[in-house]
Amino acid sequence: MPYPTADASQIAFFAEHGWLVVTDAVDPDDLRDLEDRCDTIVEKRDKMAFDWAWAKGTERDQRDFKILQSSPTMFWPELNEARFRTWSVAFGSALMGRAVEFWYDQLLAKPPQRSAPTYWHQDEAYWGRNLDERGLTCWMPLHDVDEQNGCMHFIDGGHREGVLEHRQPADVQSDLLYCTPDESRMVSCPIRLGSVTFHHGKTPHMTPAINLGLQTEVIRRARRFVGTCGSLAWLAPMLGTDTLAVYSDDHLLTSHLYAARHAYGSIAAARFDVLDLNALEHSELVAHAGRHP
Ligand SMILES: O=C(O)CCC(=O)C(=O)O
Repeated sequence: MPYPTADASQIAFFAEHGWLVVTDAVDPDDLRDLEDRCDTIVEKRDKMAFDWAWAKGTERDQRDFKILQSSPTMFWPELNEARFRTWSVAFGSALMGRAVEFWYDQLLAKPPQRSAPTYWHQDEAYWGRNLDERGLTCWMPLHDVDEQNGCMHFIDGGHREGVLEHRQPADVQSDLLYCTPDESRMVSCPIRLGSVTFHHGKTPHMTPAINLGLQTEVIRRARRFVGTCGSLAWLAPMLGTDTLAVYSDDHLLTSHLYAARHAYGSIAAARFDVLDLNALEHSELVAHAGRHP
């Protein structure tokens, strides 16, 4: 059920680790309107967005937008009334153990072929000392995310170690900052559309670049693609590669499968099969994997 109330174990996890994944937090249907507005921003990026990774030596009208940055609510204040917004404020208040208010939203959009990582940083390094121990962020992707397409990474427990020194990358002219935390405690958080992560203002976090160019080329040349129902499995049939997508939890997947099949049908895509792991015994799974053409 979307829009859950934070329970005691989630509150305790957040206090100890400084981050939390909330699965099925928001109803994907409630995100459609937001997605349309974000598409408008991407389309009119020269006027409605900044380039957060604006390279030094590049003129304003030549910006690449490797990390497009904007604020949908600045253009459409009615988003303040959206269910996902009021829910995230209530859930965030429970995690912090004090009432928090919505401050700002931030759209970060990365192009699939040539983007930049959002380097390790702590939000308090941007926010300043007025928000010492007072702020947290709810991060809400508008598509499934994994390590290949920009999912969130955290330094586990890093919120208890103060604000690290932050620097500006030498080749960037926007206000991008980075720090260099101990990556041995890094956790990555692949999540599906509708799930969100929360992080404390002092938790170091990063998202990798989305550089699907190389993966796309490898998949295009492969005889077949076998993978989970993640972003690459949806893409592979459209690259002309027969695909077997395995899954073990069909919650939220039905509409994806319907939309994918519809899209494949309209562009003569390659074969697309799905395999529900829960419906198979182990021996059948081995046999099935061997049988796939
Ligand atoms: O989405 C990203 O690339 C990074 C987001 C981020 O740094 C944040 O939400 O605090």
